[in-house]
Amino acid sequence: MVKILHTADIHLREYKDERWEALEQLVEIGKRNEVDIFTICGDLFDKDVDAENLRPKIREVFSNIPFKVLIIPGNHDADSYKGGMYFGEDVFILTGSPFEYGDVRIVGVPFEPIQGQNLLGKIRALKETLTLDKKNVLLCHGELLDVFFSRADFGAEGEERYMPFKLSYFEGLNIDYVLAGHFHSRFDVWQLKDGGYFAYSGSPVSITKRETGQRKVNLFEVGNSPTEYPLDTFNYQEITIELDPFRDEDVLRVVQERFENLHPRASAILTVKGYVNSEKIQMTEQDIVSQIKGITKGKCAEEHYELSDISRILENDLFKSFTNKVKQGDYTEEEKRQLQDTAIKAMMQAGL
Ligand SMILES: [Mn+2]
Repeated sequence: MVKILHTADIHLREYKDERWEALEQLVEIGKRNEVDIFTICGDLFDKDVDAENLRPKIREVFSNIPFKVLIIPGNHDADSYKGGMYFGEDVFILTGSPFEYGDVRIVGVPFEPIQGQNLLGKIRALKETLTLDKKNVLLCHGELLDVFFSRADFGAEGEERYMPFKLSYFEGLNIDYVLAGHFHSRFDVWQLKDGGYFAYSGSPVSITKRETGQRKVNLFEVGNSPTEYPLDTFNYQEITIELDPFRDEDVLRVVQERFENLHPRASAILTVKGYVNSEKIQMTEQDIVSQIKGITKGKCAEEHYELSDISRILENDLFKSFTNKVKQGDYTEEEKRQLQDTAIKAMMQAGL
């Protein structure tokens, strides 16, 4: 069984930063899981100049490894491999002939600024190469048009389309796996109509704040379906806490619990919203914010405090009689909550 570890964009730019550590972690995972092949499907480097500077160090990471590393150029590092650059004896840049390993054939489709008929023609032309005598794996770097993605899912890339392909481009070619890069957001897999899979691994480390949640790679045995493998790499995590003064809860406890569950390598994007009753909890808005900051210190990339103290409104006779009516009315809990919420907003707007 041939075991493959597949990752999308890492965007390396500095030695020993969190992206570099992610690469080192992937090499360790490859060793531990005894993979045969590690595929990097484009944008290993953030820029060509980064490839130039980091190449000697990359050689170190990829030396004395028990597997082969196959790399294709992406839109960020399309020129990084030109001129026979040497990345190590087990590292192969797949821009030309296929790489054969046992009964598996791996073909790279390096990034090029082409689309539509040109791209389709390029992929259909692989028919000659992708014969049935072996399992065929394609490495690609680009956008899958079948699924709606926001531009942000690919990292901030502007309005341009990058090698936009459809699942149908790969059908009828004896392809068992398309392993793709360029899509940063998350691990995701689609089935090709005539068998075979199309897999994005998502970036193995958060590159921008839009890539939230624990990062993953794809680790699978040829013959089985692509499988996500969670990583302990740096990532951004959104934490939204909605405070409800009608629920009997300890605001600081709620924050504490959410942060105790934060992944150790995660940096939080925290939003605290909703309402508090400062009279009841004996803390002003300012007290609450400063105490929350005490709990979350050093763990946040961004903090947004959108909470409001509504103790004044809660004491208002008009509001009291309104909520009493709601309580007696024939509403579900959810409807009661919504009515109360609407009343609070109305009273805040009216300055009552
Ligand atoms: Mn990228």
